[in-house]
Amino acid sequence: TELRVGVVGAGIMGADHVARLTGTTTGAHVSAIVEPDAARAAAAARLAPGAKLFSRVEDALAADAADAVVIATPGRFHEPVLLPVLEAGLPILCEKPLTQDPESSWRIVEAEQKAGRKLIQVGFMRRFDPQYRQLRDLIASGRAGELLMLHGVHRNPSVPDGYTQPMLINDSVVHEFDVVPWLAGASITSVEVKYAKRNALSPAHLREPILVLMELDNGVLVDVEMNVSVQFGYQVATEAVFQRGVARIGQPEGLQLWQDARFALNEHTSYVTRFKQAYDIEVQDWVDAARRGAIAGPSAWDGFKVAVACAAGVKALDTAGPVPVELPETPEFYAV
Ligand code: ISE
Repeated sequence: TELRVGVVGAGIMGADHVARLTGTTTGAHVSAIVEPDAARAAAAARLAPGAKLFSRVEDALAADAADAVVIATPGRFHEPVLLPVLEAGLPILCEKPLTQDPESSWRIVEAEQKAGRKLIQVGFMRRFDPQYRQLRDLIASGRAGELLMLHGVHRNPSVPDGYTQPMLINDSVVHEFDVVPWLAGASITSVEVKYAKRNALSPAHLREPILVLMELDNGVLVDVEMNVSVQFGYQVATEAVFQRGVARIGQPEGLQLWQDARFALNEHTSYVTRFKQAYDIEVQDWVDAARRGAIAGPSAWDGFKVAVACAAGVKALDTAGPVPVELPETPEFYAV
C-alpha cells in the first residue's frame, strides 16, 4: 500500500512537494495538507485531489490522516510541528533548517532518541544533486589528489520581505554548513564573515554580499560568496581545488544559443528549478526508506551540527575574525 503523506505548510516548498508527491514520486500520495492560510490551503488542495485539509498538525494526527509527514513551514515553526509528530512515531522529512538554534535542535534529537529510532530526515537537498554527488565521489576517490580548498558562490536574484540579516546564515549559508562537511569528509572548526562593498540594490535592512570563510579539521579552507540581490538569476556553484586538478559544478547548462552577435545559456531563477532533480531524488529516497522504517539522508544529528555552525555564523556576522565551532560528542544513537 502507498505511503500516505501529510504535508505541513503549503508555501513555495510545501506546494512544490505536494505537486511532486502527486505527480512524480512513486509509492506515496498526499493524504493531508496542514495549512492555516485558507488561500494557500485551497491552492495546494487543487494539486492533490483527495487530500484532507487541516489547520493544525495535531488535528491531522488525531484523525490518523497520514503515515508520514513532510514539514515545510518556516523554520521557526519546525519545533512545535516536529515534537507531536515524533511523539506519534511517524517518519518525517523536515525542510531545512531542523530548527533555528542549537538549543531547540538539541531538544529535537533528545525527543527522537526517546522515540527509539531515527524518524527525521532533514531536507538538505544538495546531497541528492547529481553534480554534488559526482564531486563528492571525486574527492573521496583521490583521483585528482587531496582536496585543498573549496570556493563557493550562493547567489539569489532577490529575497522575500521578511528576510533578515541573520537569515543570510540561518536560511541560506545553512546549506553550505551541511554540504561542505559532507563533501570534504571533515568537520567545520571555525566560521568567519567578511563584508563586501554593500550592494545598493539590497533591501535597506541588509548588509550584503558577505564572504563566509570556513576552516575544516582536515586543513581544507572554504570560502562562500553569499549574495542575495544579484538580480540576474539563481546560481549555486562550487570550484574544488585539488593537488593535481580543479573541478567545477553548478555551471549553467542546457541549450546554447548564438543569436544577434551573442552567445547565451539560460540561467535558473529559483532553487525550485535549480535543484528540481535533487528534490525529486530526495523525496523518492525518503519515501522508499520510510516504507521500510528508515531514513535515507541527513539525520537530525546532522541538523543539530548545522544549527551549531549557524550559531557561530550568526555570531561571526558581528565579530572580527573566526568564531570557533564546538560540537559535543556524537550520541551512540547517531554514531551508526
Ligand atoms: C532558501 O530558503 C533556500 O533554501 C535556498 O536554497 C537558498 O538558496 C535561499 O538563499 C534560501 O533563502
